[in-house]
Amino acid sequence: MRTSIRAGLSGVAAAAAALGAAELLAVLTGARSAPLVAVGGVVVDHVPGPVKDLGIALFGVHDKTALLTGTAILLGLYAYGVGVLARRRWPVAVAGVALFGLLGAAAAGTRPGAGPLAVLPSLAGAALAVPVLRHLLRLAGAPGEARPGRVAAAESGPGRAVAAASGPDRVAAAESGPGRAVAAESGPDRVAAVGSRRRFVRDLGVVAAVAAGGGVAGRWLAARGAVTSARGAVRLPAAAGPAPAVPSGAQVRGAVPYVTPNRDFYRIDTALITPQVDPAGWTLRIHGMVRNPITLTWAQLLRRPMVQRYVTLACVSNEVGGDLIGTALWLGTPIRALLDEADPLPGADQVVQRSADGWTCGTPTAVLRDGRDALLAVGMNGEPLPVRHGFPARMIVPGLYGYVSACKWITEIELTRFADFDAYWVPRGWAAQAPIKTQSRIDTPRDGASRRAGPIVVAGVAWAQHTGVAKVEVQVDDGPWEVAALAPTVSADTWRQWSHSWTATSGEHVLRVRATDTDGYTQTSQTADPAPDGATGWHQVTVSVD
Ligand SMILES: Nc1nc2c(c(=O)[nH]1)N[C@H]1C(S)=C(S)[C@@H](COP(=O)(O)O)O[C@H]1N2
Ligand SMILES: [Mo]
Repeated sequence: MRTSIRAGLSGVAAAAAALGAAELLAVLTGARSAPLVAVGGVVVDHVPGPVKDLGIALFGVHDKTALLTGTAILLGLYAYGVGVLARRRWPVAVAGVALFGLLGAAAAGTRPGAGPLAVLPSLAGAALAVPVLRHLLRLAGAPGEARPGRVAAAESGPGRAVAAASGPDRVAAAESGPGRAVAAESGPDRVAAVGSRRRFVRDLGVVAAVAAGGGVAGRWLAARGAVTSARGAVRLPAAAGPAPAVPSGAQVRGAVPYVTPNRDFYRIDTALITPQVDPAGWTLRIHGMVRNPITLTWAQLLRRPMVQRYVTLACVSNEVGGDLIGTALWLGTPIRALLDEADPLPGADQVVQRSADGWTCGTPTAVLRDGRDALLAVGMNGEPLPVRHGFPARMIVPGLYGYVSACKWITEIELTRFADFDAYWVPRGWAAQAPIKTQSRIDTPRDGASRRAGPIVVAGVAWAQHTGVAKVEVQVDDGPWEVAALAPTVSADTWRQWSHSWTATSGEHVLRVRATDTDGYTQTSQTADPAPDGATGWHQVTVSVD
């Protein structure tokens, strides 16, 4: 193995040790203070909209894993470079490690809700990386090992490391440059060098194992500190009335389940680590432009009147034909009554909701008071909200896209004006007002499917939340639009399934669908991207029939 490769691997191992140590420390300082997660969070908040849309398009619900993996790969390359550099320019390499630590610390320290200790994991990780790197480099036959005093200095913190890198040692360290490595490989020290290479491989393995162990232990301890058991202990109150019945026939064969099971419900949010909000310490503050500010505890919330409603939630990022939509039975207390108690001041046209991780959305006050079933929800399909869907409490507002209405892990409701505050997605190019657009989707046959000629069931879902679907039509190739059979549904706030029988003839065919809502609006054929306020166009699939 070439010395430079060994040096590069030393850099990667040192970075791994730093991350492992940081993960362990983050058990104490909060999962979001771990450097990968913190830096990833900054990236999520600052990448330009189109890049993020691409991420969602490419990786869908795995966009977070993709981001963390990408960040780790970039860090690995950086660390490899630092390792190689460290052979010749040890002080510059130390500065490189320090820079990494400071970046992590800056990211962790500036995340919403970060305490002063949030900078610790990154700083401690970087401080550990320096002696680890130095040790491995020495075994790798690279220079820079002759000055133990500097190791001690570097160990005591990245501030010091920076000082060391730029201080008077610089010249001396630089002098001990590449010549040393060459000497070790070709000189009389060869036997010793082979021994040190063996030790290098061994210590590299030890560092990697300890780093991985630290990371795994950190994650395991963090999981133990999670709210899983608090959630398990929650006993949801009974709703005032029985759950509305799902009419028989609401489920059409070939379409997705009418009620989406929790485990299949799409998940979209900016949280790299799901916020772990213990109901025991949770409060919801309703404040801002109100005559009567309110703070609710979990116990107080559960004593409020509860209702159960089926509501279809949709994401504005859903492409035509996409699956970022689902229907659940939500248990919650009507938000309208809470707002009435808080008594908004005239002019407070926006209800800003803030989550435990600092995300915000803004809903028109008028929408929350117009009589629709807007809920402060605590239950989803008969269970406490799953953690990824907002445990312990979230908002559900029929008829509005999630990004302007459905705050998960909610901790704050502030009455304000649209003119005075832009919620999270608004400065990122998305509309401040975003009612869900009337849409329809073909679930069967799938795009690209092959079928035998003869009768074929075409089926899917259509939605126009809070307005209601009045008609669904199907078109084969450029034939006439044919009216599909509409299944019964729970309410205008839920989607509606449809089916249509088509006698397929051999050849390639394009099937299209369009819905008309009870306002008489028929979906436009005009295609629009999800940004800024929801995609439009007709969903179509191509089927080959033989
Ligand atoms: N705290 C928080 N709440 C959030 C979001 C978020 O990023 N953070 N995303 C919103 C968006 S864009 C949508 S579409 C819905 C999705 O809810 P779900 O993940 O339960 O399906 O949550 C909304 N609530
Ligand atoms: Mo969304």
